[in-house]
This record gives sequence, structure tokens and C-alpha cells, in this order.
Amino acid sequence: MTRTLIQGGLVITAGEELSADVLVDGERVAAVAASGTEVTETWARGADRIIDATGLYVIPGGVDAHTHMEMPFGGTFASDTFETGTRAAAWGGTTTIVDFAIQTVGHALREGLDAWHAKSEGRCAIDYGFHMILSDVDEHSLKEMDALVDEGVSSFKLFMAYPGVFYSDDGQILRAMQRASGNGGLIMMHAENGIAIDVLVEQALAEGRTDPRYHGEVRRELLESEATHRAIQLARVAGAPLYVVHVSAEQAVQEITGARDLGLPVFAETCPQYLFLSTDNLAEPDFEGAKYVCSTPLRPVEHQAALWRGLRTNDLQVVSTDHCPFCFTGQKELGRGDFSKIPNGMPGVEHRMDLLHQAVVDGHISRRRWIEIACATPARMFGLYPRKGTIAPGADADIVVYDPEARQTLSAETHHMNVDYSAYEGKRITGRVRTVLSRGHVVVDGDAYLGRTGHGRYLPRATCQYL
Ligand code: DUC
Ligand code: ZN
Ligand code: ZN
Repeated sequence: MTRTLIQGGLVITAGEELSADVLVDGERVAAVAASGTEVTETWARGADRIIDATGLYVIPGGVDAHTHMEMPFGGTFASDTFETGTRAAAWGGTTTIVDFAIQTVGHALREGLDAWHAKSEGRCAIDYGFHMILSDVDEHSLKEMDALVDEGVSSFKLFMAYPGVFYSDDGQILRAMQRASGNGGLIMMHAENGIAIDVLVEQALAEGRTDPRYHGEVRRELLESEATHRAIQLARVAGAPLYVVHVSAEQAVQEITGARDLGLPVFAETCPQYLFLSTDNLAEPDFEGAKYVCSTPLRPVEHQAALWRGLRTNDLQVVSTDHCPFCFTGQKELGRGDFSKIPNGMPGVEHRMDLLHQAVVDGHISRRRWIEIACATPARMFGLYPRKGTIAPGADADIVVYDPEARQTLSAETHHMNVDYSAYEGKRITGRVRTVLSRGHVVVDGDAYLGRTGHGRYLPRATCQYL
């Protein structure tokens, strides 16, 4: 087994920062000790490989708990496969993803899960797990939830949006929550009132309001906060914990904060696009706004302050990407003349760690909070801790050596995601991934990609460890 020593860096976890050396034995972290001691000098003599991290951060690999590789949507598929998407994730310092397997209406959960295993097996560059999207809650799928929790698919996404596709009504949602309260599963909610949104879509199109910016206008903030409120009340009635995905509106944050102030087990994530982009992007001319169409939608820039505050106060616990890329040419273009036909989703899996480091530089969050919201809490929330999300003896050696001073400019010219535009084209970032280890293997070293398709392993997950 290869013994690797990462020497002289500042090790940052959610809990502490220390100048320490990290000894990796094979695929796991063997030990962490203060740099420059007799102990670490002995380690150095016995190491097969030494990575010099002087002046650099040594952080856990990122855990992105919300991706959609090859997701079918609006008659097309998200453009990143498990192969290209996980490789791009590795480039950006993310070493674990949790993707969403999908149940289609009229089919069993098992069928959807099998299909996601078939798409991903032997193709991933980094480790991966699955959530399950419930699109057809009935007696059979409710029973299947128990088996899935037992085999490591311990979280279930429900949609209050997209009637006729993924949508569940309040009765179905309540039943799924009741089931989860018994089997330990965590319900993840896409909280938007899709029935009301569809009325507003129809009215907008009838009035000739067809540009991408109307996607943001019809998916009203109040329809996000109303659904968030309703989801919280249903979870209370069911006695189940709740995790609200991709929160974008200030009013939705207020609903979550109110629930948490009551001591309810309500958790939530937001995404980099809501922290760094806004409706100004959706309004870009010449149909360019289509690049920013995702749901929940981008909000006016004023909402960003509430999201940052929520991240600081722990009313929001996680930042995930909701990575769901569609090329501008040929995919986003499906919605020219009708914004409702633009496939919903944005690329992001490669840039989450960097954008959140930029938030450290900008003073929005501390370094440890960066690691907490991007690595440790997603791992705990979805039953992967302490194997993932931290640097500690026994943990998988998913480690990023990060240069906090390096400068980079984000661009489609240089990114590795399989998509023809960058949502952050031209954005300057301070900080950059230097070296990435996935289970002890160096997969990225400076400008070199050393990873391997199929190195990534499927991760059966425990139930939520954040309760
Ligand atoms: N939102 C998106 O933007 N894309 C995929 C699914 C979703 O809920
Ligand atoms: Zn969603
Ligand atoms: Zn999503």
C-alpha cells in the first residue's frame, strides 16, 4: 500500500484549523499530527510519496449532495454523463457526489434505481451515492422506500412543482413523510407551488411574454415560500424531518428560520447560482438568459444577503450545486419563443469549492464554515460521515491541497464540464485546487488529470446523522 505524506499545510476541517501533516496509508487517512515534530519526521522517512503543502490549505474533498448527471428533462438529457461530470467534479476539488435516481410514473423505484446503477457503474472518477426521486407515491412505492433505506438509498426527493412529471400532491407527500418517519429516510423537498406556477406560465405565454426572464417572474417568490411553509407543516404532521433543496427566495429562508426557531428538524440547502447570480442574468439579451434558467429560479440580487445570513446562522446548512447542465446550442435553444420549454438546470459541479472559497475571501463566511457547508455537513446529512467530509484517522483519504492565493478566471474555454457555456464566464476567483486525492489516489495534480474512469465507487449511505 502506498504511504503518502501531505506535509506542512494548514489542515482545515469543520471543527478546527491546525498546521499539521497528514499521513495517508493506502485509501485512508492513517494519522494527523503537528508539523515538524519527531513523529512526522519519522513518517516522512517511511513515506513513498511526499506532497509539499507549505503555504497551502489541506481540506477534505468536497461533498456535493445534489447533482443530476444525464437527467432526462423536457425531451433532452443533462449533458454531463457520470464519466464527464465526476471528472469535472474532481478537477474542482469535489470527491463525492450524491446524484438523484428517478422513478418514472407507473414504474417501480427499483427500476429507476437499477437504471441509475447501470448508467454510473464503472464510469465515475470519484465516489458516488444516490437519492431517489419519488414521482409516483402509491402503496407499492411506499413499501419500496423501506428496502431502499436498508440498502443505502436513505433520502427521497419529492416535487411540489412540475405537475404531470414529478409532482406529488399533498396527500402523497404526507404519506411519503409518514413512511420516512418510520424508516429513517430523509424527505428532500422541491418547494414551489407548481399548480399555481403553471397557471402563470399559461397566462404569460398567452400575453406574448416568452423570453427567459419570464421564467423567473412566473415562478414567484411567494410560490416558493408558500410551498416551503406547506412542506414544513406536512412534515410536522407526519413527525418527519425535512430537507428543503435549492432554496433561493428570502421569504423561503424566513419559513425555514421560523421552523428551526421552533426546534423543528427542518434543514435546507442553497446553491452557488443563488449566491452569485440573479434575475439580471436571466434578463440577458438575445436569449442568453436561457443559460440561467433553473428551478427554483434565480432571484433579484437583494435575496443574496438573506442566503449568506442563513448560511452564517446555520438556518441553511449545506451548499450543493444542483448540477444539471444543458448546452446552449441545441438544448437551451429548445425554448426559443417559449421560456417554458427551456430545459431547467445549470452547470456548477466544478466550481462550488472555488466559489465558496471566494466567499471566504469576500468575508461572507469563515474558512471552517466553508468546509462545514461544502464537506462535513452534507456528509453528515446524508449518512456518509466520518468516512467523507473530514480529515481524521480512518476517514477515506479524499483530500484537496488548495492554494488560497492562486488566481483563476472561470470560463467555458477552460472548464471540464461537458457543456458549451459557463454561468460564471469571466469571473475572477482567488483560490484554486492544486492536488486532489480520491481514496488515497492522486486524481488531479496541478494541470494534470491522473484520475481513472471507474475509480469511483458506489457508496451505500447510512441514515441522516445530522438530527
Ligand atoms: N431543477 C432544475 O433546475 N433542474 C432539474 C430539476 C430541478 O428541480
Ligand atoms: Zn428541484
Ligand atoms: Zn435538482
